[in-house]
Amino acid sequence: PHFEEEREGWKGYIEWEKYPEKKKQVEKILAGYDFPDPPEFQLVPLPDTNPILTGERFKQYHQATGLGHLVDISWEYVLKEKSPDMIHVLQFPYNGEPPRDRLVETEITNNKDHFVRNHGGIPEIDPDKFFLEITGLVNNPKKLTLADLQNESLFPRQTNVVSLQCSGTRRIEQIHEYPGDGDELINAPWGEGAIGTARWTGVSLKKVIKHCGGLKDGAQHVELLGADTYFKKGKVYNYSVSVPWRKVKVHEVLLAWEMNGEPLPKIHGFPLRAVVFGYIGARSAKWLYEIRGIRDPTEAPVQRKEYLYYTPQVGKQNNLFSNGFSIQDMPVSSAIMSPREKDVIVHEGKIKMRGWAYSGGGHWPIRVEVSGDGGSIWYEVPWDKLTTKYYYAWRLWEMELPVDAEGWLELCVRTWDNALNTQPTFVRSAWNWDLHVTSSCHRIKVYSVN
Ligand code: MTE
Ligand code: MO
Repeated sequence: PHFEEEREGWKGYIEWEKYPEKKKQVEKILAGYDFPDPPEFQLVPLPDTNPILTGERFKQYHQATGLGHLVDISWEYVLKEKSPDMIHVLQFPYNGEPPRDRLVETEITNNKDHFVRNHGGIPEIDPDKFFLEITGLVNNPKKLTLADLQNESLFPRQTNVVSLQCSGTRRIEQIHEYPGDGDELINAPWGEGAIGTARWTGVSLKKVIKHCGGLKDGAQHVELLGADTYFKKGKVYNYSVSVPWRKVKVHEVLLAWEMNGEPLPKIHGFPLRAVVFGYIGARSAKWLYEIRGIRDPTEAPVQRKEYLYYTPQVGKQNNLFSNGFSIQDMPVSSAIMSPREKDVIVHEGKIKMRGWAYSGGGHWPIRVEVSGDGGSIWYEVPWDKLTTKYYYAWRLWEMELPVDAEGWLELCVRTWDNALNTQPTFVRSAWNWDLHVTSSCHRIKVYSVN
């Protein structure tokens, strides 16, 4: 069921005629390689501007997914819709995060600075021809246009401040420990910026399903399908994930068309996306075009094979999908965004620190602590130095850390949420084969001069 569909007015693929330069570039790349027949993977050159990717291992991240998706139109939208200094984590599929300090300047992230995580290309969808199809185990399947969804006499509007966090956030720390799964397309080497917060406007998915007569008996999950496609092992899939009805029922799944009062940028899912509060970003399907009532979680690879969390004992020899837990709620975590690793800081007894703290599953940070000595002595960040408490969003924090030392310091942060959860002490304690959910205390080394 996940094969790609062509619809009038939709372009999942690049129109090569429009991009003669890219076509040439791709042809040149293809000419240089000796592919098995039919070609499954090609290499894409790295952009030279990439500040964090170096070396052979990271070149492998660019094993792209097939002709037509090899170099797509993403770059155009990166230039149009994102800040010029985004850190490009993967060129294709496009993945990028904003510079660290700017991300914690505002409680609500500017659209231009919101991280981007894609598995394939960016589909171009004509909003006038767009409709959302509600099918599967629902009593009255329906097709709804954007105008239907935006008709307030049919559906009340809902706006929520919600953080989206990719479960790959801070993966680079796990890679440095041990690289684990070699699935480069999935495992982008994120830093601390694969998280962002927006005011999303749309309708609650529950209202839409009720409008379709509700789910049929036995349906316990809802599948969300994106119009983008990606190749895997010779097959073409739609981006597809599912969420349990239990989550939909409490109005924690929003079908959003606005991000901070503006229409969704194309790169973030125009014209319609799901926003699933407190879950990993992966469930918030972009370019949403179909929703299905289903009995069990979807068999689609994003749901069943990716975004699995393995215990640290699972490695190359014994990793089976059935051994992994499907990641849903994000655990409590935090990061120091300023200063940065290896900064030299001249201080007069205090070092100014800033960062974010977040907890998924409807929990929120209640206490943030920082340490200047690798975690022996902790100082609490004062209440008034934490930003607004939202149920589904991060809190930014800042702190003047008392310091009298001179020399190398290990600064770290840990957060407690309202369910009294806190973070594992070291990266090693929570290392896992697929390198997801790096939620250990975030540590950086700086040199202090007083
Ligand atoms: N939806 C579609 N259709 N295709 C995708 O590749 N990536 C998911 C999710 N929704 C994805 C998607 C992942 S893994 C994340 S973390 C979030 O989108 C990122 O949302 P953003 O790019 O708007 O920040
Ligand atoms: Mo993600």
